[in-house]
Amino acid sequence: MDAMPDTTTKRVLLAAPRGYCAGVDRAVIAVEKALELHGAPIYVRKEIVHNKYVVETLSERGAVFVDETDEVPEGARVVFSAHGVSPAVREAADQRNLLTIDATCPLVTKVHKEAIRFARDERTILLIGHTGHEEVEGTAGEAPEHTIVVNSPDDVDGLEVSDPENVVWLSQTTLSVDETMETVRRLRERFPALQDPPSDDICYATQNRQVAVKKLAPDCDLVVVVGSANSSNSVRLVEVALQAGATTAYRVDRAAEIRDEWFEGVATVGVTSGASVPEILVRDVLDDLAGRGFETVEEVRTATEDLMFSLPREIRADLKVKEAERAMRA
Ligand code: 0CN
Ligand code: SF4
Repeated sequence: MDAMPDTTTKRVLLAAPRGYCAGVDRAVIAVEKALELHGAPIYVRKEIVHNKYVVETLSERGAVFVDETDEVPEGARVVFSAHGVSPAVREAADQRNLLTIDATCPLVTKVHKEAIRFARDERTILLIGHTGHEEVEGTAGEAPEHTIVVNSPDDVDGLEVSDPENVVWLSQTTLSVDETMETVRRLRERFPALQDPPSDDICYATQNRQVAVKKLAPDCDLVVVVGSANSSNSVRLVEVALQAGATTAYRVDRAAEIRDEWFEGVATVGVTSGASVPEILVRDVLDDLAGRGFETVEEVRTATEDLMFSLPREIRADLKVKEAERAMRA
């Protein structure tokens, strides 16, 4: 007779891909380079990415995070976050003669361009996303007269659209793929003429992290997602893990938030992290788990990522100038 599988062996299933995406990497480096090139303070409108540790670390190095550009001294340098800004924010920055560095992720900019094009064609844009999230404010701000934000599938029934024959949907980049597809299904039921965006708005990183956590979740008694509370893509990973069959799933900003009571009867723990989460925070979580007897770590990889974006053009230009000055001195 075959031996029964040993369900009491403690192990960790570590999702891959997890953590930093290309847009976050670029945005964080943009602030670091701005500090190196120009010295502190460098102002940043909103959190550069939605991660407490990243914001705290950059603050210690001289970044000053503000809510709006009117808090930035006239003529100073300000970085726009990875989540993008509306044209109104750009105008407000121009009014104060601010030197702007645009760290908007190129995949967010792509959605802005779609919004601009559809508004020009006089279509109504049903923007699936969360009201109040910076990315949604930025995208909707490209065409406020033409955009209606749809927060969830349940929002669909209450929508009022002036020309139901001329509607298109777009979305925030960091949503749950499954929930968004459900929203689209409900939208199409109500508006059969609904047009699709030219390509996926939910970005590759969001999708890949959801696919990886879905793969390991059914085997997990507990899934720990590292990420901050305001990080849409991180919070979605908890929901996706639960929907995919994890017995329990929790989000933590850092290892110290892990609670003893989560581990009763737990043999397999899944670990993943959002697109704005530095790997060091995941390492700390793995150390904590090892201390609880979860020393065996198996990686569950569902994709390999090698996308990289070039730095914002303002930073590239400043780096070139610095390089030329150095060459002159040599
Ligand atoms: O956590 P993030 O900074 O942002 P959201 O998931 O809340 O959108 O991750 C980077 C995403 C972008 C843009
Ligand atoms: Fe860009 Fe996606 Fe990363 Fe957001 S999560 S910064 S859209 S790559």
